[in-house]
Amino acid sequence: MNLREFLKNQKYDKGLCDIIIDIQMGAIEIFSKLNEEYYDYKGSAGEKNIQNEEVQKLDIIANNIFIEKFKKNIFVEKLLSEENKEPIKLNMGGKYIVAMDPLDGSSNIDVNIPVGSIFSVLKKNPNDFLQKGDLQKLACYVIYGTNTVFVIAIDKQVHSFSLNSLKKEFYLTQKKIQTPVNGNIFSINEGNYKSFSPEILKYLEFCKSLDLKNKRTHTGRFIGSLVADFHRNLIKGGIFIYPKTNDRPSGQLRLIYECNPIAYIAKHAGGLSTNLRHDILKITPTKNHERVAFVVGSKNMVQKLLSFR
Ligand code: AFP
Repeated sequence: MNLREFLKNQKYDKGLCDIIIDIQMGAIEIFSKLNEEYYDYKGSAGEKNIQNEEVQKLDIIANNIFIEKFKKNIFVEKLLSEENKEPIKLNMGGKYIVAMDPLDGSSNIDVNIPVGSIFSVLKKNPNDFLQKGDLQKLACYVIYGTNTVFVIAIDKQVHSFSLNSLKKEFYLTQKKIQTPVNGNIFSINEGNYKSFSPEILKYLEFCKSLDLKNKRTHTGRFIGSLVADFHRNLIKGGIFIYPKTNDRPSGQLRLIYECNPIAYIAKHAGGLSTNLRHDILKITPTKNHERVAFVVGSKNMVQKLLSFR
């Protein structure tokens, strides 16, 4: 069943369905660009974004692709993008506002590592984008990996769809995804070791312990592309940890358009997320591009980490 047929069979709000279709169309365009032989699309754009990070040519291309899609969507009133300092006003009277990271992990493009697009959809509200993640109406990401996969959390369920690139359609591959309650993968950039707080150090020690047969109990995997690290852990069971660091004292990842949608997907797949003090989805953001410490993954693994506090 393709995505359009799937949506027709559900009783989702029309506005949310139209947003999903726009994301599907944008993702197919990005998939094509990523797979073009022309190297013109790859590499740095030679500028920095408002977060002082180097912008890749494809960051700009992906941003423009989704802006153009949402411009024509009467349900989308405003769009907040990682690539733009201020939210972009789109359609007055639209019932939803969308926050996105149009191409996450883009510094990995040139080395052929999966990247993703992440979206959070909220109802229009006087607080604008400064709403708790729990209030999201739709959260989703597309991972451009060995296969291009669209994971959608809507109506408290998580479903995944795979791209058939010949037919240019996504097809339902997994309904009502549940992440394993336990896992053995820990994903953390250990280059930040000197910044880690005692509970993280203790948890890493625990992950590195051996079993009675002297074999490792856990395995470490860190791609450096949030969507790819999260997606693997969602399917196999694992924990992703990006804490505050000396050079990023608030954390590396952005609350509204990276952590919230991923945390929402994790929650409705049976997982947990935290900033080590609060559930991510219960935090009220104070600014649009706010960063947070982020831990997300299999319930028992996140709880084990929290037990070392
Ligand atoms: P880029 O989009 O600049 O590649 O950043 C990716 C990212 O925001 C997230 O996807 C990764 O988990 C995280 O940064 C990795 O950052 P470090 O490589 O600095 O640990």
